[in-house]
Amino acid sequence: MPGHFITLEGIEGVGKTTNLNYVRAWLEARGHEVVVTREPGGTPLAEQIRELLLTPREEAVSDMTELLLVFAARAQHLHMLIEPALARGAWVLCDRFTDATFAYQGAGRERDAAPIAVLEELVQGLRRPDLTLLLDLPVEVGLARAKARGKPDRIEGEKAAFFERVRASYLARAQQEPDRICVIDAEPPLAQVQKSIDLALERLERA
Ligand code: T5A
Repeated sequence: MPGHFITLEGIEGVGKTTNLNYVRAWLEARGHEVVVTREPGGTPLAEQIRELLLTPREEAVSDMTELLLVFAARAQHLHMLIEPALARGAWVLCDRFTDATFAYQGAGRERDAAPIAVLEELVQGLRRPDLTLLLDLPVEVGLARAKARGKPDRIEGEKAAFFERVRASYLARAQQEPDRICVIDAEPPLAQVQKSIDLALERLERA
């Protein structure tokens, strides 16, 4: 039986990495093989592209360069890791995926979504996540949590208005695809956030 593809999304500091580990433990306790990965990244080459994307630099990075690097990393990640894992029946948990591209390279950068949709089709074919957990927080709360962790990367250095557009884009996508994207209020204490995650996972397991 083919595996399941679960992604975690949200603005910086919403708790994706923290809750990814929770989801992994939840699935492993039920006997599933779980592959945990992230975007951009997930293979040695894709991790190098991540470095290119996120390292602050003097040279301005054009929006198109940024978009193509994101999809170059994704093509490698899908080919080398995600598709083989799903084919052998593993559950793949990915910290961010293409919803992030629509949110950051589209809405955040105030760019048309049409070229992103073209690249999505080209690189992914029909592959889409089976479930996306969208952790949602007010921007100032997320950025404060992320800031407490250390020096910002190139994208974290953007202004609050950028992340407001990113958040709004995520929420709009969730409204368009309510069966796939489950919005989780990430503001309460972790135990409460994880109860909402349990419900979403139970629904997917039953499906
Ligand atoms: N990007 C990515 C694009 O532009 N386009 C794309 O297509 C893709 C895929 C890297 C960057 O790449 C961009 C977006 C990003 O800017 P990333 O590595 O996922 O993406 O970077 P971040 O979003 O910055 O990830 P973070 O590690 O900052 O945030 P997380 O993982 O959401 O948050 P986490 O788990 O590290 O938690 C942050 C802090 O909050 C605490 C945690 O303990 C931690 O200290 N916390 C809570 N505190 C109180 N209550 C709760 N409920 C809490 N949950 C977590």
